[in-house]
Amino acid sequence: MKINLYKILKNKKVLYLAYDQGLEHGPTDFNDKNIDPEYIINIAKKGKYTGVIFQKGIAEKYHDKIRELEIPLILKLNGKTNLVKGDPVSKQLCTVKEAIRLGAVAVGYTIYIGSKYEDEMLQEFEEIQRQAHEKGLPVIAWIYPRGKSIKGKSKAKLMAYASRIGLEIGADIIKISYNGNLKDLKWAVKSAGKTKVVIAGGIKKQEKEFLKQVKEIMKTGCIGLAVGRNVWQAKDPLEITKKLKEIIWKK
Ligand code: FBP
Repeated sequence: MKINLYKILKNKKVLYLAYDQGLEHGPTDFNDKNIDPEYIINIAKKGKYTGVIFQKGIAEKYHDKIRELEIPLILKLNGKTNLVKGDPVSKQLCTVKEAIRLGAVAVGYTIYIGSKYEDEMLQEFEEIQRQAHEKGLPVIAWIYPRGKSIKGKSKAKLMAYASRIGLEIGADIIKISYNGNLKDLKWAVKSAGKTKVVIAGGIKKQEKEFLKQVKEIMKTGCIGLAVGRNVWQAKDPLEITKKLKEIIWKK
């Protein structure tokens, strides 16, 4: 089965707008504007994002708008709150079938490697990956080292391990967090082989610092970003979008 990756790529690069923080962190990340999913949908449309990432609830409630604006929808299939302490586990909340019904062109799933529950997430991912690939849908794996067992371990090694796991489990794209070291990220990208690598935005930074980091990231073979807070918490999200696109699609 051919995987329709082209639907979420533009000239082999990507810029995805992530908006699943309402579940992961609660509305503490939001203000009066960006608490409204329509605000995000408009940024995705006007900024011509190569994909917007929602959980099932937003995809259902704002379905008409997402469809009408023809925004490539990446549906996040698992999630968790930040209320439970200890090793994290993120379980499936939506099926591949439902994602397709909602018009998703790709699905996403988070795996916390190092957590004592990683086997449960790896197992769920396997099923999702198989079902999505049967329908030609690409699968994006958020792979984050977390939990007690990773304490004291090298961030560089964990980043490369996360990347390699993405390749081994059949992710088409992996989303990882950058440790801030160019050489380490290059090795992580190499470790991912034919699996493509995108970087998460993280908490809101000064624009200058963030753009500098993105410039660095794009030198390593990464294909782009899946960013949330650094865009929709910005004063002018479309202005920073423009700058990000200039860096990502620079000739
Ligand atoms: P940001 O660019 O806002 O960091 O979004 C990326 C992301 O992976 C989201 O998809 C997710 O909600 C969030 O980060 C998870 O953050 P964390 O688990 O680090 O608190």
